[in-house]
Formats: sequence, C-alpha cells, structure tokens
Amino acid sequence: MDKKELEQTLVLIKPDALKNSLTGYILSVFSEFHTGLHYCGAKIVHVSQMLAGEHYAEHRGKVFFPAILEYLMGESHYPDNPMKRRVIAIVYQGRDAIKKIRDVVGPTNPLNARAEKPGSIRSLGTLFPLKDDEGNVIGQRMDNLIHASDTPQSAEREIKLWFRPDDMPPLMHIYPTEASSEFYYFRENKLYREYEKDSICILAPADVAWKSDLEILQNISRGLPAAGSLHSVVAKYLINSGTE
Ligand code: FUP
Repeated sequence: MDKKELEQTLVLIKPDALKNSLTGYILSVFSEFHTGLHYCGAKIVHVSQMLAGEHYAEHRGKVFFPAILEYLMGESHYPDNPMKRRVIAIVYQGRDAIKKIRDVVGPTNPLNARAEKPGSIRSLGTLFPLKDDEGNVIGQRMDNLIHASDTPQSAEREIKLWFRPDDMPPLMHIYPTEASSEFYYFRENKLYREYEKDSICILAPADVAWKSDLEILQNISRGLPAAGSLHSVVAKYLINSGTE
C-alpha cells in the first residue's frame, strides 16, 4: 500500500455544529460510502485553554486569537452550560484524505464558502463581529462549524496534538511510536521525572508515545532545545482529566 493510501487528517466538529445538531449530517457526508475514507480514532473533548492555544498556535497575537480559543472551548456557544462545551475530534484515513475532507468542508470564511462553494459544510456557518471596549468592530470570528487539516505537516502536528497512540488501533499508526523508559509528571507548566505533590503522571515506563513527543520530553527534562513546546505534548494527556 503506498503512502497516499494511508494519509490521515484531523477533523474537529466544533461547538456550533454540535449546538445546531449538524453532527449526524457531517458524519454522513464524511462516511466511507461518500469519501472512501475510514475512521482511525474519535473522541469527545472538553477543550482546555492549553489545547485550544496549541491548536491555533500559528494565530497567537492576532486580533481574533482570543475569540477563536473561546469558540473552540465552547464558551461562545454555551456561556451558561459548561457541560455542553465540547468538540468531536476524529481522525480519518485513506487516499488523499486531507484534500477530500477539505473539499467537502469548503473555504474558511462562511461568506466565501456560500459564494464559492455552496453546499460545502462551512457554507452553513456564520460570522460574528469582534468589538473593542468602545464598541468599534475590530475583526470577525468565523463560526465555520468544522476544522480540517490543510497539509500533511499540519495533519501530523494536529493528530499528535489531539490523539495519543493508544487512542487508535496500532495497525493504523502512521507516525513512529516508542515505549517510554521513564516516568514523566506535569504540574503548573513544569515537567518532572519524579512524582511531585499534585502532579499528573503523563507517561510511565512501557507506555507507548509518539516518538517525536518522547524526544521533546527527553530534551526538555535535560534542559536542551526541543522541537516542540511542553504544552504541545502534555495537552492531550490532560484531555478530559478535569484539569483546565
Ligand atoms: P482553516 O485552516 O481553514 O481553519 O483556517 P485558518 O488556519 O486560516 O484559521 C483558523 C481559524 O481562525 C478558522 F477557523 C477561522 C478563524 N478565523 C477567524 O475567526 N477570524 C479571522 O479573521 C481569521 C480566521
């Protein structure tokens, strides 16, 4: 089987899609019958600030950054109902998975989606104006219902950000994995090799991790430059753990 056959992509069904009961529709459109793609992993996630911040890291500093974090965290659509703040994260696999899903999803901006690709999922989205303290419009939040990886590089980064290897059947792993030989604990933005009071065990010996994550943890614990941030590794281990 060639590499293209095994391509994977991350889809997030965002809180506005859940609120508008579009989940069933979206899953139908992405079904193997329609796209030829199959499921690798799926989970319902209460999105933390850490996970949202890492997911949209490339947009940090932009005027709409805080708004898209609140949106992904469900705060915008469920201000009074924290229980309902969640997204559905899915990994799809198959030939040209990234392009196939992006084609059905449509352009980023729902207005462009309606003009250029009516019928695409994002054509059902809406725009929300962002205002400063004086009420001046300073930007817009695109409530576009769904996220889908746009390149093989972003798919790899995003799949590893949201999913642990053991969230998927081992035969579906397309990125290298490795068993940890160490304990790793996390507390208040710091990594520890031994248990500290109130720390959370991220990995224990024999736990299988993404190889690239282990390299990041090893380097951080030795004080060496690492290929990614501590949060980019830790966020998925804290998913639904009750820590924010
Ligand atoms: P995409 O890859 O299509 O999700 O688009 P981008 O990475 O460019 O944008 C990330 C998210 O930010 C999208 F969901 C749209 C949102 N966004 C806004 O809400 N306002 C803006 O002005 C620009 C982007």
